[in-house]
Amino acid sequence: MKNLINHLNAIENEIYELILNGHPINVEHALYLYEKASPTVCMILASEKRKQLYGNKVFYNKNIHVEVTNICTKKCKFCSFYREEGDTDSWELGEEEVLNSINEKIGEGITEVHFTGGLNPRRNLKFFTNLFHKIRIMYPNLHIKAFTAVEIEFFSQMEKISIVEVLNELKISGMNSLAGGGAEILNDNIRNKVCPGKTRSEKWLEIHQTAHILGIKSNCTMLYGHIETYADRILHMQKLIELQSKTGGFNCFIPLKYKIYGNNIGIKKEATLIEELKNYAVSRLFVTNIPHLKAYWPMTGIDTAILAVNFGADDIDGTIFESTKIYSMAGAVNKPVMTELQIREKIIFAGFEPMERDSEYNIKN
Ligand code: V47
Repeated sequence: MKNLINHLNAIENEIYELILNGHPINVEHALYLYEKASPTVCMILASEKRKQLYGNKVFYNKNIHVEVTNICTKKCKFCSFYREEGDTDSWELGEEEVLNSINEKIGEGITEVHFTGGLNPRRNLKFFTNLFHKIRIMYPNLHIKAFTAVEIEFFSQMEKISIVEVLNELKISGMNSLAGGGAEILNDNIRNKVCPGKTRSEKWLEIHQTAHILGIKSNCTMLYGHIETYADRILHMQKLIELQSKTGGFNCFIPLKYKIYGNNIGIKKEATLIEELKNYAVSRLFVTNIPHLKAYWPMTGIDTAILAVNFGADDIDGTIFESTKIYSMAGAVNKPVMTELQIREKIIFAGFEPMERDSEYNIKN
């Protein structure tokens, strides 16, 4: 490692000094890393930062994903998951089915249930507040992570109530935090092309800001590797950094590489593995005020997620138990489930220390 550091050029040395002194890199540095730096240099720099923050630890949790429905009125062009009402492969789970799927896995020690789904008028705010009330009574300590800002806006429009009212109702019913999706690229020109009609950039940020003010933490994502430029990615991350500096409410940043299969955005090739790994490195070095960087294994595959740890990631999400379909329907190659033991073995084999965490990143046992 020392030898490699001796070979850094002037700008790379400048970045290295910033890391040693605990500072973020600037826009020019980020652009340099994306455009010109070798993967090895990105790996060295991002590893240094990750080690500074977390040593050898890699976080995971024991969670399940419940995809309540794949019926969605939005029809984002990058999405392979949504179906229209009446499609033979559409679904909507009822309350009992959801409770059963939690019951089945609670004995495995899960600490979090992550709800995802679509904008389906029959799975409305009332459905979820009733459901969350029941989950809260049955499992007082189970963390409910649910919805992206897009569903929050949908509930507000359907019920004709404010975002604050929606979030308060969900919080009172037992929801603990918001998921990070729906951010895509926070640039309305790009949104108009890849997800026309979806929650506008400013609205997405406003919903997360409101949640944070109400004491609801959240995650944030970036969907990259489609029509956006590096400058768009950097601007997207700057918007997240800016909001985080006001509220401190983001737990985790999750870059999501666009997967091509089963959707139609007009792109023929996915970003390469090198591109993916470099993107983790830039994220680690640029977004320094959001504590955690997640390589979400159901999308990347477990081996790439572990590799991403060498490029700055410190979290790989959890056991999931039920295979999540958003990515498998878009062509993600992943084993449907990972047991805790398999996750721990993968992390140890790569030379790191597995750390089970809860949804607020408290270390378990
Ligand atoms: O917003 C959809 C992405 C997101 C594709 O908070 C795609 O821990 C790649 O919210 N290729 C939703 N990505 C998922 C989400 C999430 C995921 C993981 C962890 C967390 C968390 C939240 O999935 C969407 C979109 O950006 N997505 N289609 C696709 N073809």
